[in-house]
Amino acid sequence: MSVATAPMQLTEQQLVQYQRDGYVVVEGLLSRDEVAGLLERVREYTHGGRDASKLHVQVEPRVKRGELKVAHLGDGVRKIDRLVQHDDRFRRLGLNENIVSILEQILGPDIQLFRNALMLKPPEVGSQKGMHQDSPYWKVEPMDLCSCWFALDDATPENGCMGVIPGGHLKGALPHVHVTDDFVIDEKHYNKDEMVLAPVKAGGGLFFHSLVPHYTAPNRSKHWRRAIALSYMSARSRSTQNPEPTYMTVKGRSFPGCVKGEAPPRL
Ligand SMILES: O=C(O)CCC(=O)C(=O)O
Repeated sequence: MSVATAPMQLTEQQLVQYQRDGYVVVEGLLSRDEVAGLLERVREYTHGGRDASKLHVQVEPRVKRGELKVAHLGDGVRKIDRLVQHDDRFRRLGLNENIVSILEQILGPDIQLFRNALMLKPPEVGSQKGMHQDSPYWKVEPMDLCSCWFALDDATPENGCMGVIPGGHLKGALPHVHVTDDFVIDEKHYNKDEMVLAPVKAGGGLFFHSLVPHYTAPNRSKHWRRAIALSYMSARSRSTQNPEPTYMTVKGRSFPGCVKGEAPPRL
């Protein structure tokens, strides 16, 4: 007989940490078996067995330009968007009760999915993602979204775990500049020495505010670093995009004049 357990919640202390520092790591959101199932799916999309032709797949820029050779193109994949909309296992992850229960504490009861992107750093190939805030990339107000960066492998300093600047979300949106292959915070506006690494074990997640400056190093190890960024917003948010997109409702109601939500498409 299985015993029903209540969904996970942040402790009072963790919630205070999220509000003060703009991030909190929560381990054990999913079981090992569930993570193994997700990793198998990732492998099918990157290395064959499952149709990825309808997915938006981004390849490492140096691989794309032919500057770096990989044995299989799957070893050069950097990003795959919208798996929560396309894949049943990832759909279950995007609506996972532990993740949603924690999001309710952070965002309130009415939640829409803003974006989801598989973030891959293949061994010795995955490049860095420069220091940036997410909200300046995103056409949503207020700039108060929350991402669960869910680790599919142990994310370590060696393979490119996340680095964050604690409390950086309290400074608002910082000026960003275009550099080769990236859009990053102007270095005058943050202190690199304040960055703290946030390792996460496979099956855990880093919950972080959309204004927290964050960075990931290149993967210099022999191990994959696979993660999925699941970004959510309150249903009271407003879109500044024209035309306005429709988002996936995770929980609760929609509100007039706010972001448009609809039930997840059937799979
Ligand atoms: O996973 C990474 O390497 C970077 C992720 C990131 O910057 C994001 O989700 O905003």
